[in-house]
This record gives sequence, C-alpha cells and structure tokens, in this order.
Amino acid sequence: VWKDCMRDVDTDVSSITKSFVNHVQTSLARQPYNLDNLGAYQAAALSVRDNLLVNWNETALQYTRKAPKRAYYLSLEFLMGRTLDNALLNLGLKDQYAEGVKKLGFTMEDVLDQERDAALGNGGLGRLAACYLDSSASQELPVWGYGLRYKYGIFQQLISPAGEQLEAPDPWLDNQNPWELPRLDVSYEVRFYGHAERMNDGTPRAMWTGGQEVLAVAYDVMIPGCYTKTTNNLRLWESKPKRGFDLNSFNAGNYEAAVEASNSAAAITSVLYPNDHTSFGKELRLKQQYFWTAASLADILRRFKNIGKSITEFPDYVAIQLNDTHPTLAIPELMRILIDEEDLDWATAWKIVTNTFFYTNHTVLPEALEKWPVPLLEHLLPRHLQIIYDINLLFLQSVEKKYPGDRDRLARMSLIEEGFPKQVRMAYLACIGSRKVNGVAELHSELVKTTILKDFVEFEGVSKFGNVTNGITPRRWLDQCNPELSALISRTLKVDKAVWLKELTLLEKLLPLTEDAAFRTEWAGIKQRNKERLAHHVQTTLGLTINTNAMFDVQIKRLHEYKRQTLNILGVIHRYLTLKNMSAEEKKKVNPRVVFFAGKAAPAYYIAKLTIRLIVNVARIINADPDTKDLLSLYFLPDYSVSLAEVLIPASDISQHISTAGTEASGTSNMKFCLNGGLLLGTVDGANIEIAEEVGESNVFFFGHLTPAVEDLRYQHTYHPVPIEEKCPALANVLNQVSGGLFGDAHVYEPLLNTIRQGDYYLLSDDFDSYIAALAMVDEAYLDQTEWVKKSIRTTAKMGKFSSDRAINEYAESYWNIEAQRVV
Ligand code: 26M
Repeated sequence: VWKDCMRDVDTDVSSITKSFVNHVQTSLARQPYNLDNLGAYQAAALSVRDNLLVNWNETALQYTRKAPKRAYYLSLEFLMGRTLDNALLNLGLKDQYAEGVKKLGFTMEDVLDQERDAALGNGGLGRLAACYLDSSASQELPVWGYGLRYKYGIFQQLISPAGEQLEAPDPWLDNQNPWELPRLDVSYEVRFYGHAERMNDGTPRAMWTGGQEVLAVAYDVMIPGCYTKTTNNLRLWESKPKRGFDLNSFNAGNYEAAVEASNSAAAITSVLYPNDHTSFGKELRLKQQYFWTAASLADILRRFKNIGKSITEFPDYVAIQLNDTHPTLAIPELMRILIDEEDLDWATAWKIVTNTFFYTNHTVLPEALEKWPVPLLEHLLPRHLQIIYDINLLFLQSVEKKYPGDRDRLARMSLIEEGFPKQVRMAYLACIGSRKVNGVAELHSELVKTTILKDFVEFEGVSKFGNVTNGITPRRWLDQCNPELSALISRTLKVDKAVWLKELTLLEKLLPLTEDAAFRTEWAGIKQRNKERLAHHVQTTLGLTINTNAMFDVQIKRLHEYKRQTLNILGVIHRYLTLKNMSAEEKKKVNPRVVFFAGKAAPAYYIAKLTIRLIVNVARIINADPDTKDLLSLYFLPDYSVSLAEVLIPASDISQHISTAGTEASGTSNMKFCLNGGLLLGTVDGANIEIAEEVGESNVFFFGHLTPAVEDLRYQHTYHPVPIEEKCPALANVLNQVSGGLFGDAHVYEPLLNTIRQGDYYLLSDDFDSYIAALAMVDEAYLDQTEWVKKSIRTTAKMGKFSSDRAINEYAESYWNIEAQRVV
C-alpha cells in the first residue's frame, strides 16, 4: 500500500496545474477568483517544494543507507537570493511550470518577481557559501550546510534625500517561507555562562554546570542539484527558550522577569550582523557563534553515532569546513565533547579534531582578523576558555622544543594576544586545529602563507597550506540571469545546457565564433537587450530614464575603503570636468557612458557611508547638467541584493574590480561579469589575476601598482609624504572641486577627502593616473565594436575554470576525501 501511495516528481503540465490549484484551495485556503500574483507565487512554490521533498527524502535515505563520508559546510552566512527559478531549472521543470502558470492566467515573470530574497549574508563570503551548496548538490556530493535562521537578514538600504544611507529591517519571513521545513522534533540544548570545574582525577575532564540553557531548533532548506535527484540540506538553527517563561515569576506578578529569559534566548538568532571585514567583541555575536557550532556539532555527532562506528573513526566519516574563523569555536567544542562526555584522553581527542576540520581564510586585512577578549570568553564559555588555554600550552611547548629560547616567536604564535584585555586569536586557533588551511585565490593563498600565518607555515610545514580558487554557479549566474545568452550558447554549440552548465569548460568551443560576424551580431544584440532590461527595471522601480546607447560601466559590491569606490567616483568627476572643458567638436568623438554603483555600507562605517553620499550627490549634479548629460550619467541603485545583481551583471559592458593590490582576497562578482561577456577593468589583485591568465591579458584592462610595491608605498606615505598637488595634480584638482562645493555640502566630505590627503592608506594617489589612463583605454577599445565583441566572446569562452563545480570538486578530492553518491 505504501509503495502505491508514494508520489513521484510531477513532470507533466496537468499534474502541475492540479497541484497548484490544490495548494490554492488547501494550503492557502484561497479562492481562484481573487488570487493575486503573490498567491500564485506561494501556490507555485508550495507545489515545487513537494517535488523537491520527494528527491530530498530519497537523498537522505540513500546517505543513511550507504553511510558515505560526508562533509559539512559551517557558515554564518548563506546569501541564497530567490529560490523558485533555481529550483525549477534544477528540476528541469521550467517550461512545464511556465505553461501551467499561463493556463491559470499568470505569467511566470510576475510570479517569480513576488519572491523575496533570502539575504542571510553580507557579501562575497555568504554568496560563495550559496554557490557551493548549489555545486555540491549538482555534483551529487554528500554535503550539508549549517547556519543560523536569522529572523532579520541584511538590512534594507534606503537613500535619504541628502544622499545618506538609512537602514530598515529585513523581515523576510513575514510572508511565510515555503522553502524551509520546520523540524521541531530536531533540537538540542546549548549552555552559556555557568562554572567549569576541572576533575583533577588524572584525566583532562571537567564539569560545566549552571548558567543559561537555550534550545536550538532545526529548520531545513532543500538544496536541489541541477538535473539530478540529489537534493541536499541546509540546516538553519533557531534559538528558543528552554521553557516558555518562568512561571514562578509570572505567578509572583513579575511579568517582565517572566519573559526576560524568553526574550534573551530568542535574541540569539534574531539578526544577522551587518559587518564584513571588521572584528568587534560583541557578546551577542559570540553567543551566535557558539549556539550555532554547538548545535551543529551535536547534530553531526548524533548522525555519526547512528552508523555505530568507534569515535576514533569520526574523521573517516566526517569532514567539517570552517567558512572563515566564525565557526572556530567548533574546535574547542569538539574537544570538550570528546574529553568531558566521551572520556577520551587529550592526544586521542586532538588527533580526531585535527583530522576533522578544514579552515578557509577569506581576508588578510588586519582589522578583519577575529579576536575575542579573554574575559568575555571566560564569562560566556568558561570550559572552552580552559580548553583553549590547554591547546595553547601544549602548542607553545612544541614550538619551544623546535625553537628553544625564541621568546619572540612564542609571543607571536601564542593563541593569546597580550594586552588589556588579552584576546584569543581565532585564525591561529583555526589553523592549528585544522587538517588543511586554504585561501580563495592564488595570490591570496600566497599572502596567507607569507603574512598572517608565516610562522605557522614554518612550524607545521607548507603542505598544510593550499589554495582553492573561488567559483560561481553557472546555473544562477548565466542560465538564470541571462537566459538569452544561455540559449544562444546551447544553439551554437549544439549541446544541451544540461551538459555544458555542468561542464563549463565546454564554453571554449565558442572561441572560433569570434570570427563569425552573424554570431557577433547576435551576441551584441543580447547584451543590448540586457541593457534595456536593466533600464526598464530602473524606470519602473526608481522612475529614472537611462540612455541605453551608452557603455554600461558597473561597480557593485560592499562599500569599503579597500575596494576603492572612492577611486571610481573621483574618476567619474575627472571625466565630468574633462567633458566640461571640451569643445562641441571634441565631444562628438566621445562615447557616452553610464556609470552604475550599488552596495551597502556597514551601518557604523562612517567613511563608507560618506562615499555613498558623495556618489549620490555627484549623480544629482552630473545627471542634470545639459552640457554633459548625454555623454555621462551616474546612478547609485539602492538596496543591492542578489536579485538586483542578476539584472545588473548581464547588462554590463565593463565592470570595475579596483581594490588596492593585495587586499581583495578573490572577488567573485568579477567572475560573474566575465561569464556574461562583460569586460574587466581592475587591479592586479585576487581572482582578477587568474581571470586574466585564462582570458588573456589583452582582453582585460589592468592598471595600478602591484602587491609587492604596496608596503613600500605606504612607508613612503608615512615617512616621506609628498603633497597631492605635486604627486598627482589631476587628483588634487578633483579633490579641490569637491572641497570647493561643486557637489554641494562642501564641508561634509572633508573627512573622506582627508583619508586621501593624509596617509592615503589605500594608495588612491599612487594609482589615480594609471586608473585614468586605463579608463581612456576602455573608451578607445569600445570605439571598435567588432573588436570589443570579440573580446566579450573570448572572455565568456574562457571562464570555465571559475565554475563552483570545479572549486567544490577540489575541496571534495583534495581536502574532504568524499565521493559522489548517485541517487536513483
Ligand atoms: C565579522 C565580525 C562581526 C560580524 C561580521 C563579520 C564578518 C562577516 C563577513 C567578517 C567578514 C565577512 O566576510 C568577509 C568576506 O566576505 N570576504 C570575501 O570573501 C569572498 C569569498 O571568498 C572573497 O571573494 C572576497 O574577496 C572577500 O573579501
């Protein structure tokens, strides 16, 4: 009977419409006659989810039966964006749903547009995690993600009339989330505070008691692979009070005390911290980190125990990837479990730990390296602090043995940084507690080895340190966001996208078509229509009219000084001033340009917010100037998101990735633009370098000083400063125009301008002239449209390396030692 009743994945239009209507009637309890687009989205999503769940169950069953080694990706951020379109693509049901929805009186476009982004991340690190989940499932790898179910994702960005960034909460769960499955039966208790008492019985054990206990409850998000039954899981934890509220206080009339515990438990997963590249010692952030690592490890251990193997075999069945240092507490937490609960000796426990974890570093910026104050750890996690001290003691003993008497080295390598207060260096703990450490692009991985972890490379040997260059999923970042280009590629290569989307190096077969004029015309036509699609989007959302006969020049990423949006806006001002001084005759030779910016600034990042304000106010003046507005216009698009990126990226002719050399670990949007045939203007930094290696230096626009020069230039700035007027007159002129009030609010921008005039840590004055020269080369190149389109085709054709399928397979083979599992 069971077998007869089990459902399979819907594949025909009539079962799809039936399931849709069924969800309207029952799950939504609504009538067909007043069903709006939102209702249609919800019904479509629920019916797609039914299909996902069929595959998800079979995948889970297969993993349980075969018990292969599994990998777990621990990330505090998963920047998923929208799900419906991706689920339909991966299930191979796009056409069927489009037809079904149409029969019921809706258009797929309108329905898809109802979905809110799941924005549980800040930027690159969180989006990378989302791409890796897509690739893991698509490659049929047994990989689960673990994260937090924030009630509020990254804030919504509003721009005030003065051009200031304002933040509003992102209540993304308000309309219900069809993509998650609450697992109220899967929960764990997590302890905070209390006391840790060593047993002193000859074992390393201790007892941790008292304090506060909260519950972690699982919510599962289905992760479908592309054209495979494999549907993996992303498990997100929500915090709940262990008991609803304190009945004693309630009965005593103290209502506030009664709900206090409840509030403080719920607060743990209430909001995503909107920072990136900063470390600050907020207790709630540390609570998030421990809550999440403790629940995830308890869950992983329970699953491991179900296979019935000895605990010493743990690393043969489990690999855990630490996405940056945020989950580093998993290292002392696993030690605590193995020692205090499993009764293992120290050496055995440490061996298990150091064979289980893998650590990926995502930045070498010193201000981003996570450190936690010892007094805070002692208060919140007393047992873990003991364990960290024990790890440190044994570690430093081994260092001392290798380098007797080298006290400087011991101080440098200690997990504890001396100071007031003392702080725990999480990157060092992640490094010594892991089997392998990697960076996210070749240059970055070299910098990890030669700067922040230099001593550790010397001590542990270089073979522990590797590189996995980041990647992006071609499903979302080509097929979904650029359907016309995807169709053209399939048609031309005569290869179904089911094949090339999973074997992206096949794009190389496009190379000969650079010489095919008809193909180039089609290629250019698609770019043009994508520009019009973006213009239409801006028109309907912001009421602005954009010149689609211009070059589209795009910089979209988090606002940060090291990413140098300031260099870009100063370059725009330079262009404006140049245009203002041109004769009508000269202007005729100028190709029009539209510059787009988008990105959020951390709410407390004053300089980054000032940069936004400058961009918005420069746009206001430039876009209204009749002398120049046909040749140059500028837009800051508010509330950057995954969905906005999906419209912007396919429309770009040129995109900017212009970080100070050695500061951008990889960058991943650079890959997205190039995959969509946009050319790259950038510094010799991060993955730009490897992109240029693939597509050829003649197809990218490089400028600026190289990494090895940076240290020396900074030294010059500090000890032999040269006034900007002397060093870079063009830049000085631009700064003076801003100071002089050309864009209003003269005094407002002084703190921003002063970062350049004094110190100039990110070397804008060193790179400005070569930046302007590179922009001129872009202009020049664009005039020859035939050659430009050839460059564009070549760029797309050579992007195969940057598929996240390649990246995830490198992790699977070189680090995790896991194998693909076919679900039949
Ligand atoms: C730290 C403390 C408190 C709250 C948040 C943070 C924090 C959050 C995110 C710190 C760093 C965070 O992310 C860093 C990041 O996104 N790094 C980027 O990672 C990408 C993927 O590897 C790279 O492509 C980018 O170059 C790198 O900047």
